Amino acid sequence: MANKTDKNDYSSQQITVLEGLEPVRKRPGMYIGGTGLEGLHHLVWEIVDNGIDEALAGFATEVSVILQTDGGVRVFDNGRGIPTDIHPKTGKSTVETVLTVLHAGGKFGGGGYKVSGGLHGVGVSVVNALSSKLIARIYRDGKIYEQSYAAGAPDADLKVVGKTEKRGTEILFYPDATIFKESIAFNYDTILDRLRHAAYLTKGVRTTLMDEASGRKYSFYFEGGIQSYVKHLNIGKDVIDEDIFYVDKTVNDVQVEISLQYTDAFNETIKTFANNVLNPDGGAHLTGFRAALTRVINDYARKQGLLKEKEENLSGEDTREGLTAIILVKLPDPQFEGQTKNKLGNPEVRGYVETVLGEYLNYYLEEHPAIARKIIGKALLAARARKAARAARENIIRKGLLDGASMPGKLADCSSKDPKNSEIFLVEGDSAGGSAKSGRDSKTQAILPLRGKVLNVERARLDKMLANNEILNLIKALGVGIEESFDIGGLRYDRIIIMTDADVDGAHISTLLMTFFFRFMRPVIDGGHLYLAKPPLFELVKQGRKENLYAYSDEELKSIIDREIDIRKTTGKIASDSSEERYKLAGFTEQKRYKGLGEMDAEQLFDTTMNPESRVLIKVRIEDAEKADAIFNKLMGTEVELRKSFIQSRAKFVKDLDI
Ligand code: 0RA
Repeated sequence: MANKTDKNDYSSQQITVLEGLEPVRKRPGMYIGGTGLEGLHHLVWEIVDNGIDEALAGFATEVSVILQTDGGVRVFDNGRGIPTDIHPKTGKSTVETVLTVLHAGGKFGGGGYKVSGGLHGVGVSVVNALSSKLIARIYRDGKIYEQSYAAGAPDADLKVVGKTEKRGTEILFYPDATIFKESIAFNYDTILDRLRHAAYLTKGVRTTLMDEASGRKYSFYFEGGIQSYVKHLNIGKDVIDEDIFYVDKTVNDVQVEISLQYTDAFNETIKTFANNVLNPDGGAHLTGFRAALTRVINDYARKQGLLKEKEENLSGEDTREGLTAIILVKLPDPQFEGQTKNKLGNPEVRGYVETVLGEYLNYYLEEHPAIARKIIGKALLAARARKAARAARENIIRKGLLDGASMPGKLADCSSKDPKNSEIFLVEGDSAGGSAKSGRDSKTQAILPLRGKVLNVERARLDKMLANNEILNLIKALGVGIEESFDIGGLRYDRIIIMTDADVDGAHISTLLMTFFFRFMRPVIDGGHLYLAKPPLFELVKQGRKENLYAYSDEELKSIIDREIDIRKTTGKIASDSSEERYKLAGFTEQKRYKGLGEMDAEQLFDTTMNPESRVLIKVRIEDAEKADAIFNKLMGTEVELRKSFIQSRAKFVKDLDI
């Protein structure tokens, strides 16, 4: 704000205020990252985070979001309510100031610090600037105050519109379609995820989402906070003990909250947050956490004689195998580092986290000797397995088993040596592999038949995996190496296409292969190289017609038959809707359901499933690593029932498969 502005001069004041938001409308990307879907949702996060701040400061217990049928988003929190008095610097109500002055959104003078927003807290005024219409309603001191805005400019002053017993802030906004040109439709699941997160990270707050159009409503409340979060992340995994470690301590104004639990999985899941913002690249808190964990576990193992004098220390990696942990720090002045600002700087935080975890994890182990023994047993096993894996890898490299020079015998390679024009089909079974080999376009299409069920890599360590011929053949054919020697640059095919039967077994094999890529070759999926072939489910035979018709789903089968019935203009009443009568009515002589790829001859297989001109491919994407992780745990973990029900529900084909 310009200091010289006369507080009493309404018009000059207004101009200043308008100037305040002009840059936001000119360059929205600078404030919300972009004007696509992510930027659009940023508007919701901004308001929700303000409500969560009120909860963190101890004033609110509830934050709710309503997606209205008219396209508006209504966010309510039962916090203090934005102050309605005249703001000394602007001469306007604080409500109007917060909503029209850039960076005035902080709790000025309140003594508290803005927590949940952290990096992203650009201020409520940004939401106002990017909304065609916004209505602020404040419930405070027994009164309801209201003010409306258009494109960030107030329609009139804040005024009292009624009485109330309630307290809080309600913001209803309509994103500006001239700014969010791509779309102004919000995604229910994206918002739900965010609200679930917020509830986990803020003990005692209830978050609610309601979608008026569909009537869906969901509410989150986790008494255990991040302890509940750890429990949620470990659903479907075998935990080494039900008990979940938890500590909440404040050191020099920095609150450190840690929760952890071990599972018998091989991977680690550690999520770090500063002021409720996820730090995907970790930072000072993660470094402190790791240091303390390694030290405490080694010290305890030595003291208990579980680690002999001449044995070397457990490595950090060994102590983290199967670990699920949430680390949440809250601090007055978070500094973020790195290109994407995804990493917490603040060097002092490292020591605070190390001290807190060091002290309390040590207590915990002393008090829970049975759990401690299991944790150390697991780490010792990890250390041994790591050594075995290294030996296996060295052995394989020494024997040249992964060298590009020697391609597996079962691979029918394509003649093109340019990866851009090459694709490889991973085919279930030798017989379908045979058909694929004779039907393919040998210039650009390579075939690798895989026998039976590929090893379940989710439950196998690298040493076992490398002893599996199917996996070795696959690694060799792709040309990318594995683990430390992995290099996506060596990929010999632009498209890797998994081709399995359209039945439950086929779905299982696809899943095993996808798990392999997910766990060991993630860049292949990230680079968009992994696909699922989609063979037809039905063939429809017509007398006198050379080419038969194929249907790739039950819906398509129905629509083809409906269409044929229509074309034939059958006037007679359809007495029955049995599928047998219907396909005959449509003029087909035979309807055949394919159970496996092997039922098609080479030409049919090419025409229906492999021909780039006519086939349907499903690109495998990782939309959300956390969800993918959970799904793989369900699918590949030891919880057989979870796995069965999931595979069966997905065995029917879906258009876009997100793993
Ligand atoms: C400025 C000062 C105070 C609270 C708020 C703003 C505030 C903003 C938002 C936005 C959404 N919900 C909100 N709740 C509060 C401090 C209030 C006081 O000291 O009474």
